[in-house]
Amino acid sequence: MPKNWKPEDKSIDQATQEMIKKAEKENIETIWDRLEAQQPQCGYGQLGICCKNCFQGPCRIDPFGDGPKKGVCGATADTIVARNLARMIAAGAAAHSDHGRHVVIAMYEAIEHGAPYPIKDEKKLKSVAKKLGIAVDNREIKEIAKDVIKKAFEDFGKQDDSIINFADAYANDKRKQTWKDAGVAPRNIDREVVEIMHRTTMGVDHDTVSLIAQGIKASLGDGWGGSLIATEFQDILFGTPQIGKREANLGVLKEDYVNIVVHGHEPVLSEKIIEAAQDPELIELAKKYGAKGINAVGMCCTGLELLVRHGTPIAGNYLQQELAIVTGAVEAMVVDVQCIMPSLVDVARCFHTKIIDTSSLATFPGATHIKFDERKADEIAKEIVRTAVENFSNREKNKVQIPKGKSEAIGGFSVEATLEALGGSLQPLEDAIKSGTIRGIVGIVGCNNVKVKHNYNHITLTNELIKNDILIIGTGCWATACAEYGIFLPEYAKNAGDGLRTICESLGIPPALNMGSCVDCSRMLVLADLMARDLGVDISDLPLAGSATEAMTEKAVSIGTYFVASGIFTHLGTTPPVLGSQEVVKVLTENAFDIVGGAFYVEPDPVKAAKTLTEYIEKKRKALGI
Ligand code: XCC
Ligand code: SF4
Repeated sequence: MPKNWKPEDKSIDQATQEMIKKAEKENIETIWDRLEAQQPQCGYGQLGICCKNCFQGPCRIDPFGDGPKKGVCGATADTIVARNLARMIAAGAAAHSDHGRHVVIAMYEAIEHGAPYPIKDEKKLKSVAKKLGIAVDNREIKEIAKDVIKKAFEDFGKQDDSIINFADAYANDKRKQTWKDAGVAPRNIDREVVEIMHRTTMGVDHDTVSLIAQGIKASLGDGWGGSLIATEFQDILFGTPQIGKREANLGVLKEDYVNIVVHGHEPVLSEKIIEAAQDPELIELAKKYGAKGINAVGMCCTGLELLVRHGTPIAGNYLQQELAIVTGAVEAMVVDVQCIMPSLVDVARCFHTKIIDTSSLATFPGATHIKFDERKADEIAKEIVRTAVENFSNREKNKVQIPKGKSEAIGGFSVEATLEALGGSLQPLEDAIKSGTIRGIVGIVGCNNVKVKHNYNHITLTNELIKNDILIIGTGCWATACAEYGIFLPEYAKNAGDGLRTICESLGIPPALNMGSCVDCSRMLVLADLMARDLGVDISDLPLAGSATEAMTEKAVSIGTYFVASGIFTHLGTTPPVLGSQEVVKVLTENAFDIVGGAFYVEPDPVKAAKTLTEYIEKKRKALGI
């Protein structure tokens, strides 16, 4: 954080800078101000050597001087760091997987109790069923759906030691054998999370390796379980993403429309809001209040879910949420779960904006509470949209300033859509990789982190890698960053190396592909798995790497861990709180290679990171003899 922090140092994006300036002028506190107020942040916390798992503590280890080297119970820095890390993974895996569960429940409610969620993509349902070994021929859709739901529920509740159904069905045998040999095959999505909480409570597991192994197990239950289930069930219910043009950035808000921003992660409600926003009666009502219509847009991952499936514009990523309200043009920000700043309510108080919380899991003091219920989804969505419309007359015109900045972007690269674009199989891509026209693939995952200049790492790393003929796939706040920057346009391929540019031009695709929200990182796993099968090698043999360049959430820790545990070398552009234990660092960055075939690598400078990732990919090519 530089002294005299200027808007230009806070974000690389002009629309964002413009709104930071507006907030400063109007004395509205934002996340950057609060980071400044927190300085200096606790060094013990940063190193991960503070423990408060029982109230004999809090205990902290002196990393440098002659201070205590053990907590009150005798826990060492290694134990404390490993326990804290495992708990971060547990929280991240829980968030993704609970999201997955909610989608399964929505489908269950639709089938058993008539909740208004018809199955939109029967083809996808059948393909998921087939993978799970469920018969599909001459059977009714409803019956197939029931069996698929049952398999998913089992993964959250079964008590035997076998690997969960979805991981078993989706991962190739080589990978599964690696997990079995390492003792990290997930048995039950919830149980692995619970077991972390058990192991890390006072006086249970104190061994770094076994704590990290349990962390890996829970993360695999996320990537090949909870997140995968979220993606697949959402595709079944709401449609599998198809490639198409979208718009991104704060400029998607419209001055003379009722603006509704749906923000959070679970599309089970936001899908309905988008529908309700098209309701003729509500549009009429909006006109009665003097608006031209209703403009429903997304934010963060729920925004990406809508963007990849329906082409809904996205107003921004994590660091832009407060700024959307600062435009003064948002009638309602409708939030569900995850990555929603509690400060939104305070920012909204400076304007007419209503924050509407909808999840029974997430209540925001000071917000309007309209809680969601699958069975009454349509009525509730309409009520929310009506609340927004009625709020239009409270808008203060003199406070409105919407930045012009918005970009077009191609999105919707589900595995299915990608295969279709390639003519039915991955072969064109694999041929390009074999011949060396494309050197390899890097999967970049989301987040913004206020400690990093907004979107800087995402854009810089992407630019550097495509120059080296590396195709990028990715999700989450990275995807929104690229969309805002124009990277998702086919013509952006002119910035890529000659090889990648030629391939992109011949296929009409951009050099970086938007696969969706964070739970859609599971799509990257499926793609990697498919490629490994085609080439008859393990995922860890592929010229493939991962990166979380602006990582911030516990969910990102879980994603990074399941990437590594899937055999993928994974870069972090921000430092997780683990540096207080050399042993933990060594396991994560070195030993993991021998156990699961992938490992972490931390490098804050995206230019340097691109170099290392490229070298890694070249090393993998050499080993494959291509
Ligand atoms: Fe949250 Fe998903 Fe991270 Fe963005 S990328 S900061 S998790 S919104 Ni998922
Ligand atoms: Fe301290 Fe041990 Fe309790 Fe942690 S578990 S707070 S190290 S006594």
